[in-house]
Amino acid sequence: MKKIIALLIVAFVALQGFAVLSARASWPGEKYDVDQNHRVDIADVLAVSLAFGSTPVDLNWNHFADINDDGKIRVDDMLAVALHFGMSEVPED
Ligand SMILES: [Ca+2]
Ligand SMILES: [Ca+2]
Repeated sequence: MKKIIALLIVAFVALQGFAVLSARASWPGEKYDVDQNHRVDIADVLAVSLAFGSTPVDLNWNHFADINDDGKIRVDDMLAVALHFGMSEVPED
């Protein structure tokens, strides 16, 4: 009986560890988190704004702001960030 309980505890701890690692690997809003601070907020909208109209040859290019990976920072990238505004990797208290 003690072996079964010990085995269940080991399995539970292993699953918890896997869940934590999975959560850290990525989160649903990661693509829209332009400044990579684990939240989609006004700073990300600002980052897209600063890169707006740019392509990879421009000084203000920010590849994180190219949400749809088409090589241009346009209104569709801004809209994608705006539509995911408020997402956070860690739930708010
Ligand atoms: Ca962010
Ligand atoms: Ca784009």
